[in-house]
Amino acid sequence: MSEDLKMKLTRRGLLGATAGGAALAGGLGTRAILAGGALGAASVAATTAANASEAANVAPGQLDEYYGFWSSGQSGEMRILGIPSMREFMRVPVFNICSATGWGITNESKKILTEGLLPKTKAYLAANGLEFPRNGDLHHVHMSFTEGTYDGRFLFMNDKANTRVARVRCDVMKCDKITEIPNAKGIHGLRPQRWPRTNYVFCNGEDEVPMINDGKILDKPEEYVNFYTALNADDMTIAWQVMVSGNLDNTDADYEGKYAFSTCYNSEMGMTLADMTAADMDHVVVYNIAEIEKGIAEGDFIELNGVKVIDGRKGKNKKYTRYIPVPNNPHGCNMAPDKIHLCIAGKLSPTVSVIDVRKLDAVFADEIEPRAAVVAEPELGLGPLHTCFDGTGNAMTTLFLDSQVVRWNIEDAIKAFNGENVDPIRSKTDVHYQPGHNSTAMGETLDANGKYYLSMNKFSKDRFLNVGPLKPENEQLFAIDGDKLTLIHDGPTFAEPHDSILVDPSKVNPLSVWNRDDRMWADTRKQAEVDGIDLDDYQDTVIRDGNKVRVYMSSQAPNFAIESFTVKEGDEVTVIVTNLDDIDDLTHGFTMGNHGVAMEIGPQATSSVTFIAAQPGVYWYYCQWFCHALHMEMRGRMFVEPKDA
Ligand code: RUQ
Ligand code: CUA
Ligand code: CA
Repeated sequence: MSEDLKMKLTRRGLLGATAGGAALAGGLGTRAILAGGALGAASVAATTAANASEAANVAPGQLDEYYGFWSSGQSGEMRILGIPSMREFMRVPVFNICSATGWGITNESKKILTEGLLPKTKAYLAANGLEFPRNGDLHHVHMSFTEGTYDGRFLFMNDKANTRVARVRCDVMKCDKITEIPNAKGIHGLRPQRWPRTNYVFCNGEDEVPMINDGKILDKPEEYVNFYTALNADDMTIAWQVMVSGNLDNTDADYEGKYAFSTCYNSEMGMTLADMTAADMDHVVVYNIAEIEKGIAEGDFIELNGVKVIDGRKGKNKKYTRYIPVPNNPHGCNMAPDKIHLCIAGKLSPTVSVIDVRKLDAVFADEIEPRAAVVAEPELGLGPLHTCFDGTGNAMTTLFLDSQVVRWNIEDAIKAFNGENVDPIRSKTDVHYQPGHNSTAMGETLDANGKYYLSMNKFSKDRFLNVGPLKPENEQLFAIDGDKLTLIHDGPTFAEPHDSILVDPSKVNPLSVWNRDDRMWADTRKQAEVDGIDLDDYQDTVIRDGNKVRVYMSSQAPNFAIESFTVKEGDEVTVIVTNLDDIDDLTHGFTMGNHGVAMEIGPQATSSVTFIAAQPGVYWYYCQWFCHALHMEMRGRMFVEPKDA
């Protein structure tokens, strides 16, 4: 094969429509396509990054128009970017361990990482020398709502790997709560209630397990169930769960507070790929929130691991749930800001099913069949995964297999469904390559607008200099101009952002300096009171309490209040640092050499870390956040004496 041909074979033309038929027929098309199996089309797309316009160029010193809150998939953190520059501002550790901030190392973060774990998990981890799971798989980040738009209080996110949900405080952009969800397995889809405010965070359990998963039932899929969970957003406790038939993939909620929805790709309850793709139709589960709350209040639940569980399985209690048939293996579940239309992406089907949520009352009243709530099902292209909206009555759906975004009109799709001769498709635009999620500015709120379109692409292939077998993903930002999308940014990103929201800065007002009475270090403050230390004042005191040593030191650039302290080998040492600097962007750090210990201490913050003093000797500690011209000199010594000296 000539070099030129080889080059062409890796390009998007060959990833396109030609292989789609195989994908639809077999359900295994993605593999075939990605393996380069389809060699039909020879065209190399004209689209290149070279036509990126000035539009994404935010001049040095200028601020972006929108915040982007990003998931990071298996990296386990949340990220904050600027739109349209796509500059990455911050990584907020959540389910991962972070060397820069000390997340997973400090006492404050360990408390958050451990307190919401189930007793069974804690016991398992402890038996294996762990305090909390080391990894996380963060797919979906969504902000709390008040009356259908973001309110800037919290961001919620899932961990598919360890069945957890976390909350990030928007005032300081730090995680403050992590809850492990009982009964369910593999929290995937997650969405906050939109109306009247986010009282609940809805969470899909993706993986089927026996109702009581204690080893007595193993390979008996007919006895497996799935759980839909409503978390109380204000305290991150479990409000209730609904047991459902089939598995759960993505979820969304309406704009009235009446219904929530989940897609299900495994209505078959299959355990193999062939089984899971066997049926022509899967379904969307509709949850009737008021009926579920009533059922809970009236005691119509079973208690499973301390959670009130409503039985919403197919054919059980039809007042709680309804199952709307949609073509096979649907994925995305996106509520349009017109408050009416819910868009279900077909994945293996080239269609998007549009559900009119106004018809759901009639479905629950048995006046119409569930399927009658589907008011359009336009055929859009191959591998539709997610849909977003720009407030113009149009929708934009990612086509994974076609490597395109299709822009289409919802009303025209309804007309076509009713037999009128109209084409709902407005435009198709190439992306590079294999898009999953997409987003628009404020697109999942009543303030949706049509300025930017973001495509989160799973593959970058030949788009960047080769960095080895593991390639970055690729994200592309487009300016929306009517039905035309113009590429304005094309850039790599590390594993594996799934989803993002683009938020108007008027909704988000983080602090620049911590409040001294923040609850993050409330436990440390209590201990300091017992020790007679004023945490708000200059501190340079070492307290010995048996083999426990507490070192209270304030920091002020470029000094630690304590330049040396002495402990004994094997002592349990807690170092408490309070950053007395009261200025923007003056963060100190504390790293204890050769002890695996490091942390960030933001302006006016207190952080603490506990470790066991190593073998006798001299150990240096230092500030690891560059804070001053004499930052290198901001260090001190820990003397470790032999145990019985
Ligand atoms: S999913 S690429 Cu985990 Cu949001 Cu659809
Ligand atoms: Cu303090 Cu560097
Ligand atoms: Ca299926």
